[in-house]
Amino acid sequence: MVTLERKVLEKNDRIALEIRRELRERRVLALNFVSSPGAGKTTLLERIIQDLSPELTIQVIEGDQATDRDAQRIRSAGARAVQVNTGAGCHLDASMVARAIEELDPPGGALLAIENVGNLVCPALFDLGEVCKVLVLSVTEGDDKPAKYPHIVRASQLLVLNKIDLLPYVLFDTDRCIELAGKVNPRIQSLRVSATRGDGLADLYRWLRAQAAHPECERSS
Ligand SMILES: Nc1nc2c(ncn2[C@@H]2O[C@H](COP(=O)(O)OP(=O)(O)OP(=O)(O)O)[C@@H](O)[C@H]2O)c(=O)[nH]1
Ligand SMILES: [Mg+2]
Repeated sequence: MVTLERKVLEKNDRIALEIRRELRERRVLALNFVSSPGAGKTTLLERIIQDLSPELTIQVIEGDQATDRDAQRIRSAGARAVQVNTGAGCHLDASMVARAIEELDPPGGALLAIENVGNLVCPALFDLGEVCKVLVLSVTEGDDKPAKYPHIVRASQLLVLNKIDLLPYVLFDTDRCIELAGKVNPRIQSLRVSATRGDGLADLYRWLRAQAAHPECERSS
């Protein structure tokens, strides 16, 4: 079992390296959005598309176990999207992303957003050839999550703390959550946002523009 798992990961990493090399050559910025189910990845992407197109060409690879609902939402927001259904699988892998990239054929300078399957565990292990992982946590999930799911925090370069409009109604200490994330990964950056109300989105867009100009994230581990 352990050998099989290692071989699967090695094969995945080889394909991911190839994706990263090709996208760098084409000047395409790939970001891998990871979160638990419902933290707000698609809502954030809808806002990003509405607010940053056409300044930035945005394409999306949507990962879900079933349905093409998220891809439809992205198309309604105004961007091209390919839906990947993983069936029983709990994460996207690099070969799925490679096929989706072939279909999308992103132009130079584009932002390629990959929305992973909602899951804080397995996506941490699978490199998709992205420049960096963006971890979305929301304030309804409990402020202890960075300590309980450290691998995904370690593999991510940006923490987007979403749904801060709900803070008056939930027990959630944003400082504690960000402090716990920093203990696990001292290099992680963090932003507090509300995808629905708009708080903090200007900071997120500043970060995205900076990445598009000079991708600074290191290779995800
Ligand atoms: N109050 C509030 N609700 C939000 C916010 N962002 C997203 N939501 C709601 O949270 C729910 C889930 O949002 P989605 O964007 O579908 O979440 P997701 O992470 O894409 O979900 P999966 O793809 O299923 O993992 C929806 O009802 C959204 O309207 C926010 O900032 N504030
Ligand atoms: Mg979604």
